[in-house]
Amino acid sequence: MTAAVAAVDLGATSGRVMLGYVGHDELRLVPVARFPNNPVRVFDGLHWNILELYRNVLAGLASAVRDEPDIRSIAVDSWAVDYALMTNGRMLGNPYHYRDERTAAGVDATHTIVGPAELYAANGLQFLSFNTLYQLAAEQLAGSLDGADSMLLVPDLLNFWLTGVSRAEQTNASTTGLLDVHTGRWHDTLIERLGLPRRLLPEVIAPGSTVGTLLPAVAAEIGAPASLAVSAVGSHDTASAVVAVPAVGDDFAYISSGTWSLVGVELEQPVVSEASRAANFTNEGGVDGRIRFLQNVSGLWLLSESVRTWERSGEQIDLPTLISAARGVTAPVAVFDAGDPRFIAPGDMPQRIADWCIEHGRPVPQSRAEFVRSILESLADAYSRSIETAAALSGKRIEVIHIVGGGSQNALLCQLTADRTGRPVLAGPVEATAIGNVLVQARAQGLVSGSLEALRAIVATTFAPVRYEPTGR
Ligand code: LFR
Repeated sequence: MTAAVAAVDLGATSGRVMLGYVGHDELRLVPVARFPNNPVRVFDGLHWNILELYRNVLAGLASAVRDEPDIRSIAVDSWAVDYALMTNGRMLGNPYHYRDERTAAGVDATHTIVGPAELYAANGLQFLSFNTLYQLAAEQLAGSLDGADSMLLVPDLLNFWLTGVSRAEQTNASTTGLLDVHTGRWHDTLIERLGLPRRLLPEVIAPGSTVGTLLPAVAAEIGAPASLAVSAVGSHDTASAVVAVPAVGDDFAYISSGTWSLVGVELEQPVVSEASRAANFTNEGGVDGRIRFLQNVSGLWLLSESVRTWERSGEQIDLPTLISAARGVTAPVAVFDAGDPRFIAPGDMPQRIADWCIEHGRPVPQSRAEFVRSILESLADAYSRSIETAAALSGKRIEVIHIVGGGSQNALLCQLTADRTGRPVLAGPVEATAIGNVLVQARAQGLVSGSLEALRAIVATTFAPVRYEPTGR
């Protein structure tokens, strides 16, 4: 029997609502709505326009219900780490964007109390200045936690608005830095030592469980029955993307390549050795209790922010044309450190890349095509280093690399990755995150069954990946 679920997938640059049809021999995604996600800078910093996003989600869900009145459930995923502070169900302010610069003070305040090594042993997370615990520390310094009775990560916030139920989905909660890497529960001792109010943190729930049913007003607005379930899935977009890696067998690494690139392997147990801390590898929570042992190594943000910079003069840039020009670049271009923190904030990207090259005595790209080539070579280089490190730290064999997400459509990036890693790259599906969201809901509704391997086998047969062989150049 085939039935449909609705997936809401919010990325850093756009959001989408998809219908997912799932049955014994069927996995089909039908896009219903797509809308931009444009952050807004105001006096106190850079924010997500969360109400606009939610309005678009509701409109998308209404279309989904119109197209398919018998949907079985709804689930939401989004980027990680960002949250709203709440009191009595009221949002206290618009969530900050993780690229907002306010977190530096929070990093220092946190590390003064609990040093990086001790922190890593507790939460297993790669150091990223925007991890939720540093953001909360910055809020604490500003006194803004005092009036809050809870903190909801973005998908949890949307789930709350849809159902009135306040929960913390586990995979996304693992990106806060406040979960115990070994138990997947809130790390009460760590939270207490950091002086963060424990009351802020809702009950943790696992992907596959039910958050609740629609509030009557929401049901009326989207034209669905109030008995419709909102499910928890891997609400961290990367967790959902990893579910939908079309891997056959065990010996694979994945790259979820979009605004960010998340490069790593799936493990049963975390690796919190000193070597993995020094290499800045993260142990994020995956669906079915798996560990996403990976590294966040920047991503196509380097390219999109460069394009935005060039377009500031009023010129329109055609990205496919620019990428094919980059393919034709024959002069050696600089490979820069794509993970340098200077590239995180919004602003003039080509200038920052040029500054990096000058500081490191590398040739500065001259044309836009050279900049693009340099960015893609640098990403592929970073991918290759992260994959070797993941293999060395985890002891896992890696025979093949799956690239999923937007980057899987960039043939030059896929080929460069195959060349630099010396391994075949299997590219696609581009909508891995929405597919992972759909499959975990569908399994919770009994439309499919089995382990993650069984779900991946369905993806492999319905979304056959494109293969890139290393050319040995
Ligand atoms: C990818 C992602 C990454 C996370 C970054 C910030 O969309 O969720 O996994 O490190 O965004 O939240």
